[in-house]
This record gives sequence, C-alpha cells and structure tokens, in this order.
Amino acid sequence: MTNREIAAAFDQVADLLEFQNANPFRVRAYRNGARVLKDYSASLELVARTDPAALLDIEGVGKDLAEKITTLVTTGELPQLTELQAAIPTGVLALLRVPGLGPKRAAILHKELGIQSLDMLKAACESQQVRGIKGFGAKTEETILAGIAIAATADQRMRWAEADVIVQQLLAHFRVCDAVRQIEAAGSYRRGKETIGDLDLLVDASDSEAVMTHFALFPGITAVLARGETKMSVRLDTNLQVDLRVVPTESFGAALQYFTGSKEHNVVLRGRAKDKGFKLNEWGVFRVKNADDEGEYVAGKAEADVYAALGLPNIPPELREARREYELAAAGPLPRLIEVGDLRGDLHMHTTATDGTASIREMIAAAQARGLSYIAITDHSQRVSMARGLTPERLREQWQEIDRLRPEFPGFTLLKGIECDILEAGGMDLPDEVLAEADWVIASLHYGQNQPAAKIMERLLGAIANPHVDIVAHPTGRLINRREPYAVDVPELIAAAAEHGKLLELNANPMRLDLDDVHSALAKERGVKIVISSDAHSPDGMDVLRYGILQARRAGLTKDDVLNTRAWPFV
Ligand code: DGT
Ligand code: CA
Ligand code: CA
Ligand code: ZN
Repeated sequence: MTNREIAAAFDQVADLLEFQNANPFRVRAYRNGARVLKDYSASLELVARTDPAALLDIEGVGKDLAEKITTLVTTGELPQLTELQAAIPTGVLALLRVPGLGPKRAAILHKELGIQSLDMLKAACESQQVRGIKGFGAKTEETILAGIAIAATADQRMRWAEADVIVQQLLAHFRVCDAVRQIEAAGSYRRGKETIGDLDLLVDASDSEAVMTHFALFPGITAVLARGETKMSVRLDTNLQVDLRVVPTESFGAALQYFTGSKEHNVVLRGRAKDKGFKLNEWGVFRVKNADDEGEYVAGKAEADVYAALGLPNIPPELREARREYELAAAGPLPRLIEVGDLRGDLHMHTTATDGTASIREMIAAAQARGLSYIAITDHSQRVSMARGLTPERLREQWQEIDRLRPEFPGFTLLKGIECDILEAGGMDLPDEVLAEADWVIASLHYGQNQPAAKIMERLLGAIANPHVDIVAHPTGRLINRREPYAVDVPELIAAAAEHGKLLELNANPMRLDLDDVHSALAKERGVKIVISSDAHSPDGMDVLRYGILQARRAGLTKDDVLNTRAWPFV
C-alpha cells in the first residue's frame, strides 16, 4: 500500500466526519495526518510492518493514527472508514467528490434540500433552489454545476500517472506467464495522454487461453466484462477498464500500431496506405490489386516495419494525434524529442521554510541522486500564509543559509529563488529590490483565481512585464479532474512572454501538467522557451519530472525548446 493510498483513506475519513458535522478538531487531526503521511519520505507500509512504534516519531502522528495506519496496512481496510461509508448513502458520497462543494456544504444541501445524488444536485442548481439557502448564491450554483461536470469526467478518465502504476503491476503480473512472448500497453496510455479512458493491453502469444486465464488471476479485478477467443475485458477496483487482446507474432507490430491510435492518426495512415496501393489493418500491411483483394502480407511483425512500408519513420507514440506529425515526417527526419536524461536542473521546489518537507541540503542530495547539476530553491512568498510564506526578512535568512551551503557542494549550483505570488489586486508580493537580489524569480497566482478574465490577464501580464520576473509557473492553474483553469487567455500570455523574453513553466506535477501539450506546442511555435519543473515539496517530489517530459514530448518539444536542459546560467 502506497503512502498516497494511506493518506487518501484518512482524507476520506476527514471528509465523512466533516459531512457528519463531527468535532472540527477531530476532522483537522485526520486532515493534517493525511497531509503528513502523503509527503512522508519512507514507505509507511514498511515502517508499520517492521517497526510500528516508529510511526509515533512522525510529526503529527499520535497513538490513534499510528494504530490505524498499522490496521490499514496489515488488513487492507480501515474499519472506521467502512463504518462511516455504510452510514452514508452512496449517492451522498458522490456529492463529496464535487469540486467546489466540499463535505460541509454537501451536508447543508443534504439537510436543507434532501439532496442524495449528483442528479438531484444538478437539478436543484438548474432550478435555482440552491441560491435560496443561506450562504449559497447564484455564483455557487454555477461553481457546483461546473464541479459536477468535472466529477463526472473524473469518474471516467484516470490521470496518466495513476494508470502507469497499474500498467507496471499488470506487466509484472504477466512476467511469470510463460505463454507471453511480448506484451505492450497501447492506446492513450502509450501516447502519454494526460488522462486515460481505458487500458489496451496487447499480447503476442501462441496460447491465448493460457494468457486470459492468467489475466483473470490479476488481483483487483472486480468484474470480467467480456471474454472471447482472443479478447478479454475486465474492470479493476480502481474502476479502470482493461482490454486485453492476444495477437499472432506476425501481426504484433501492426496491432500495436492500430491500438496505439489515435483513431485520427490511424485514419490518415490508412488513407496513405490506400494511396500507395496497400491495405492497412490490425493484422498488417498488405499489397492489394483492388478493393476486394485479400492482399499479400508486406509487414506487421514490428511497428517500425509498418511505418517503413508506408514510407514513414517510426513516429513516436506521443505525436500520434493527427496534429503535425505527418507534416514533420514529410519535412525530413523527425526531430529527437526531449528525454528525461536531457534535464540538467530543476528550478521550482519547496523546503521546510514553507510547505516542503525537506531541508535545502536534502533537496540538493535528491537532485544530485537524479543527475542534476543545479536547482533553485523557490519557497512561497508571504501572501501564501497557509504555507507560512516568506517575508523579505525570512527570505534573506534563507539566502544566507544558501551562501553558507554553497562551498560544500563544488560543481553543483544552488540558486537563490522565490515563488512570488501575484497579488489579487495585481503586482508582486515582494518588493522589487528583494526580487532584484534573487537568481531566479517565479511568478505565480494562488489567490483570486475566480476573477474575471480581464483581471486575471492584467495580473499575469503585469508579472510578465516585471523586469525581475523570469518565469510564470503553472500558467493556467488547472488541476486535472479537479479544477478548471483560471480565466487566462493563453495565446495572449504566450505573446507577452515572447515580447518580454520571459519563460513559461511546464509544471510536471501529474495533477497539473500546466502548460499542457497544446499550449506548450504553441509556445514553441511562438519562440517562447519552456522550463520543465517538479515543484517538488519533498525529495521524491522530483520524480515527477518524467510526467512533464511526457507532456513535452506530446507537444513535440526537443532539448532545444526546454531551457533547463542547458547549463546554468542560461544565456
Ligand atoms: P482512451 O481509452 O479514451 O483514453 O483513448 P484511446 O486512444 O486509448 O482509445 P480506445 O481505447 O478507444 O482505442 C484504442 C486505440 O484503438 C485507438 O486509439 C485507435 C484504435 N481504435 C479503436 N477503435 C477504433 C476504430 O473504431 N477505428 C479506428 N480507426 N481505430 C480504432
Ligand atoms: Ca484506451
Ligand atoms: Ca479500449
Ligand atoms: Zn511551487
């Protein structure tokens, strides 16, 4: 069980207690616990199994929480959570997942209007009953309706990083199945799309019965939806559907091509095959004389052979969206897309000075362990009071600490940075003379996110124009499956960045991936450089960089387009 899963269980307990109007101190204890556990650097499961008493050493974990962690890890269940869930109707539980509603307000709506399902909630908002309740307004109704839409898609699409964990488990599960010759996860997963509708597994095997029988043993299957001769579909406890197909060796490459998609990419490819006198399907490339001809097998064993037969390079899966990949391929050799190993520094991270869990020294060690040669420490500025944001005085103290640390790390560059908030009224949260002393200034917007477009843009453009600002972080503020972007005109922001020679961040946190692929591609087109940053709040937080790389590849970015592939200082 991962720390994240353990934390999620306690978060849920907090939600349900809050819904039941329990003592706020109890609710807060679980919430704080969840936050601490999520960021804990070692495996909680391991600690709970080997030395449960050590759990008490974790800040914010008392006897009660420690016991519950041990129960959860050893039995896979938290009786308190199960009881709470049983006490609350399923439909009502769904209300808690609506972004912008929250347990407390869900409880009020449940009590006042008798709302017990998402459908009822939607109807109540649409018929404007919600605004009649004290503390709710027309704006709330709008927010709730938007939240319902997000909750509905969140139920249908899983974030890539979560799907990746399941894919790795599936691949490990099949490693011990002798019938399997090759196995690949195709579909949107292979294209690195930020969310995944379902997983498409392809297996090259002689004995499809043996493969499917082994598949059925995968832990976490809650239902077998279909089982045929070569195809089997299941649902997992995470609600993810997995389609498995068994194909013969001579068709594995063609099937991989076909089931990787995208559908739109495949439509173009089939048209191209036809123009060249071929037929293309999941079984291979066939030379045909006319439409009824079965054709003669030309390629299909390896995916690269399929593309080669059609006069194309092996287009990286991340580009297969029928955007610009065919145009690029026609123009000459495909550009080499950026890879994780290209990154040389990470320019956005937090420490214990604000809401991070590790010291500067620990963050340096984490960066060095990942082969990076520079980092910027970018804690929050004072406006972010929830995270104890830095005043000019505390920031200068941190910089003194950095001065003291620097000589200890020859060959490594430690930058004095700041993630400075853009204030609600516009303007930066720290005086210009302070920003002027920093090596690296990130501007970001954490408050007043619901302001109208004109105001949001005025704030962002003001930050871009500030001579001390280097970059705007997570420029749209969207949280995948959770929160819509703020009202930002991204093309206009990109134009301003181009004009002032500023950078834009591709925040690699799998919840954010902000800028996204389309906007990162637009930035490239407009000559604006990107920086891929972890926004790490712990040493392991740096591992998210690979998700940012995947999104960058989907944008067609090369090493050249991403500045933190270069040595510091950038010129
Ligand atoms: P998803 O699952 O919604 O995240 O997106 P995909 O791209 O994984 O789509 P999915 O699972 O429906 O199908 C996987 C791939 O199989 C898809 O990208 C292309 C191929 N494919 C599936 N059905 C069709 C179809 O009816 N026509 C064509 N041309 N390709 C298809
Ligand atoms: Ca799929
Ligand atoms: Ca599918
Ligand atoms: Zn940050």
